[in-house]
Amino acid sequence: MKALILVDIQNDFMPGGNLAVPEGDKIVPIINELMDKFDLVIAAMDWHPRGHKSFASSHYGKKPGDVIELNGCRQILWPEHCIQNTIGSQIHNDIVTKKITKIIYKGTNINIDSYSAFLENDKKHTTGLDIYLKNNRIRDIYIAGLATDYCVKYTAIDGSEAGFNVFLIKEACRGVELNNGDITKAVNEMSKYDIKFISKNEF
Ligand code: VGL
Ligand code: ZN
Repeated sequence: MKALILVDIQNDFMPGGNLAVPEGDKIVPIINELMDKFDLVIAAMDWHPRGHKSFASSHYGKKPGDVIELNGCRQILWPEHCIQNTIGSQIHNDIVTKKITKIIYKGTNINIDSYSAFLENDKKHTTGLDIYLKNNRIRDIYIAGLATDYCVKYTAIDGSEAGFNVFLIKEACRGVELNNGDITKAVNEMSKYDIKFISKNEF
């Protein structure tokens, strides 16, 4: 059985959003086309409370892009984004949602960020995605969404570590590329975890 995991296809990550990913909206029609090919479609949503510690605005004198240490983890500070129940936190309006049977909320703990849809950044607290997939007899997971160099990467790596066969659908992901080469670096890192890169045309 195979599942499609949609990572953070929310307004704040789309062009015009608070943490816009270049061409983030280009993946929307591709995702709509692909959804029918899966047994299960799950959406992970970045879902921060106001004042979340990953926001630069939560730290005196800090600005987006600055790096701090948070609970022993290196934390990049972001503009405020995906605040629970705001327009920015909603899934892009053109995504056909009827196939989505499960939503995984992440980043809900005010003190810790969660790039991965499986585990918070401290690697201690799980989101329940692993159990949900295993209960549904899923062995292969296909990942699409935003952003290749953050949430997509960590979701793919944790999925692989949890024992799933992980595939990343190339045309259905986009990266932030805060620094030049970040996307390439992310791809190289994922390759070390046996993650496979496939094209939407291979289905
Ligand atoms: C993300 C930074 C902060 C992502 C989420 O979806 O990749 N990046 N929160
Ligand atoms: Zn976030």
